[in-house]
Amino acid sequence: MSRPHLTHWGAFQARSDGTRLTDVQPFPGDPEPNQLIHNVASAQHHPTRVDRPYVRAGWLERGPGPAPGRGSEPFVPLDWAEAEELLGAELRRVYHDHGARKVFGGSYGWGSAGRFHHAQSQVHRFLNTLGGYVRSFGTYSYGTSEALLPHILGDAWAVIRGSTSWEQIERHTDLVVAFGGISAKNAMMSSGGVARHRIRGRLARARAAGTRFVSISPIADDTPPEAEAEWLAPRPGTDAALMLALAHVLITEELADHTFLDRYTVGYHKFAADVIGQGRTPEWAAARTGLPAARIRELAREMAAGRTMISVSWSLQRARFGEQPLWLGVVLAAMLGQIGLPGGGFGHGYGSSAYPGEGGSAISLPALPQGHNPVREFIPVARISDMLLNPGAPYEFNGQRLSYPDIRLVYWCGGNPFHHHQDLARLREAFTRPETIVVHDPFWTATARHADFVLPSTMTVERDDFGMGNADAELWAMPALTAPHAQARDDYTIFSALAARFGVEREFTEGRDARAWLEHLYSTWRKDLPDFETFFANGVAELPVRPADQVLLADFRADPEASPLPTPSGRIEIHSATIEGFGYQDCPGHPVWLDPGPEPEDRPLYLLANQPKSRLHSQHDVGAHSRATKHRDREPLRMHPGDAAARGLGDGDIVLVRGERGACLAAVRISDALRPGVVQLSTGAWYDPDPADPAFCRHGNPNVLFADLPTSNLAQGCAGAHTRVEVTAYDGELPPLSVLAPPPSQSDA
Ligand SMILES: Nc1nc2c(c(=O)[nH]1)N[C@H]1C(S)=C(S)[C@@H](COP(=O)(O)OP(=O)(O)OC[C@H]3O[C@@H](n4cnc5c(=O)[nH]c(N)nc54)[C@H](O)[C@@H]3O)O[C@H]1N2
Ligand SMILES: Nc1nc2c(c(=O)[nH]1)N[C@H]1C(S)=C(S)[C@@H](COP(=O)(O)OP(=O)(O)OC[C@H]3O[C@@H](n4cnc5c(=O)[nH]c(N)nc54)[C@H](O)[C@@H]3O)O[C@H]1N2
Ligand SMILES: [Mo]
Repeated sequence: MSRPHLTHWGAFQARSDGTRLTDVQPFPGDPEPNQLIHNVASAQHHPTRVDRPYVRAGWLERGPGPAPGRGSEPFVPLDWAEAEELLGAELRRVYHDHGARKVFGGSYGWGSAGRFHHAQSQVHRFLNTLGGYVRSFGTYSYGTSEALLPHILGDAWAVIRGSTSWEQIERHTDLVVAFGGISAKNAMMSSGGVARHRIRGRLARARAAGTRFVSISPIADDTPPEAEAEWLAPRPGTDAALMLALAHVLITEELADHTFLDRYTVGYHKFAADVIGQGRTPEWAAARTGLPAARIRELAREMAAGRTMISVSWSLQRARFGEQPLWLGVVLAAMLGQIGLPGGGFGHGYGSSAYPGEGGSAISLPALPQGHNPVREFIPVARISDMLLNPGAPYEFNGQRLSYPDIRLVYWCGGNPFHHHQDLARLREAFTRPETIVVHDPFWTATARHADFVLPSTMTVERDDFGMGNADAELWAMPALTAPHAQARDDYTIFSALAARFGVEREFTEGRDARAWLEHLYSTWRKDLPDFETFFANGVAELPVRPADQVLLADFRADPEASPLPTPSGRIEIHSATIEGFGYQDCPGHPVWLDPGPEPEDRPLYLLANQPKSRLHSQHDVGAHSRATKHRDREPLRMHPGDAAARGLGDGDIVLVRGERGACLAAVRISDALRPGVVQLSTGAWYDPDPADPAFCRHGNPNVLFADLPTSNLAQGCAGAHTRVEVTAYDGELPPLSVLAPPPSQSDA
């Protein structure tokens, strides 16, 4: 019998022989099915699944402590009872001797779809039961928005979740100016799941209704053909210059809407005086962006001539000084006076994920109660290496002077920092510092390989759960389709046993097993749905729909006194006295152009490390669909024919990519979809460090290339969108990858 399943990248149906998935088919209701579903079955029993618990040999011999051998020492297999006893004792030691303020449980990462087995919820509830943990604030996705938007528009999530709907755009918008494009591959994803992919249809319908699209991105296919977009390809990191020039034209040609600016914003005059005073003309911007001044000038006029949506992708804020283009997107929309009008104004994240602009469900799903965390300390999520390397060191964050906690134990469940963080050699150094590192993952990820305890979790197809993404209005049953791989266990089961060793089993489990929790969460949530067994047998439960017709900030526009924004002034802050008061050079009181510094002459190319088309982050990189995109086992690097010719490179050549920090191998793919001078190496190839040099990845993980720099002191956000590199032919012998097999282990002693 074929049964349904939900992942972050799509819903599918599959049969199973009890161990393996067979006949995987996209959910028939999905208008734009996604090939990524084929990574699941092919990854499930890959040799890199963790088959049983392991402990690092050096930890077993010498006990907890800083360990330069993490990531290179062999592992010792354990059975579950041994693992529980060793780790249970270690958790008791750390909480008893050091306390919860020495435990880092931020554990950032996407884990899997499914509400109950949501890895973050599990690990946070578990650590709270033990006494708490140091957490992390914000995301790698839009962490800079999460710090900045509250100052200028109010809550970031309200802005993203409340994006003006695609239906409003189709009906009302003349022009969408999409900074960072509207990516069809990225809109394939939604955290928590997505049943219906719709972006291409949305774009096609808006286009048919007369909406014009301008895609401002160094890559042509960042906006799919359905939009028939005009392609303007600036140099990466120069959008702020372009936006300031657009503002310059709106000011000098008297196209700014002063009625709107007076009523709904503060600080416009300071900003405008600066734009004029600094001479931010289209000619000035042309020199930075590489776009023609005449086209910039004309674009500003077109924006003022009709209903215009300014769309800023999340990628723009994931860069050094990423606050500036984000803020300027809001300022431009305010200058056009269309914020709060149907189809006009500002949008953040169209095409960055499936749900911005979609309706979804009117109610949220039940969640596993998290308990209470008494620990106040936190870090901005992307400061992980800084924290581990510099305990006690002071730093700035969003107007606060903080200092890094002194972490003895790191617990990671459902994330892969050796995928998501920048400067992996530095992260590897940081990972030598704690006394103990624990990782749960289904796979031997690079993070698992750098841990002391590695505990094998199940994949979603191996356990019962239910789930729903933000773009949908139906709850999906996610019945186990197969038995667990080898000795893998659910995170919940693992935590329950560890809680018992800690003497807090009752607090953690409340006497329920996983199935009982599912029933409990479901049945205490809504009374108007079929009972749990019926729902699970049906496979789906329809939920109240949140209509897809919202207009961002319509209430505020209708009455700014009755519905002020949750900003200090209650209005849109074009100039923020609060931010000015922080005194940050790298994020002043209103948005400006911050010079990126001198051209690195030995690294003339821009490298875009964007989201991978063939997988979600690092997940299932060993899956068939992801592997099929590789060439000679290396991650593809797209390059313009002119740049390739200048370097004597051809399609399929293996190249050495040299960055600000490290280097990696990759396989050239020639493509004229790139702006000349820009190459693209997506994230997600499993980090495969040369044994002699952790800054050299043999596989093609771009995060070895980046320096570990924040966006600014304001957000301390991830700045991994782009960096500078040189690419040359690789003449050495091609080293085999080590990440396609499990790490070395010592047989049972
Ligand atoms: N240079 C650069 N770096 C980037 C980005 C970029 O644009 N450029 N993008 C950033 C962004 S936006 C993000 S969100 C991050 C993503 O970073 P992560 O979210 O850390 O990446 P994933 O590969 O999704 O890691 C999730 C891990 O959870 C595991 N997992 C899945 N299900 C379960 C489960 O049930 N239990 C347990 N214990 N584990 C499970 C998976 O096997 C995987 O190893 O990367 C960031 N890094
Ligand atoms: N297939 C797939 N989809 C995904 C994910 C995945 O791993 N795989 N991850 C999901 C997650 S967690 C997130 S947060 C979102 C991220 O969504 P985004 O942050 O929007 O995605 P990116 O792919 O990093 O960037 C989109 C495009 O922005 C362009 N860009 C980069 N820098 C600049 C710049 O300086 N200026 C301009 N104008 N354009 C620039 C790049 O060409 C890039 O292709 O994607 C989600 N969707
Ligand atoms: Mo993300």
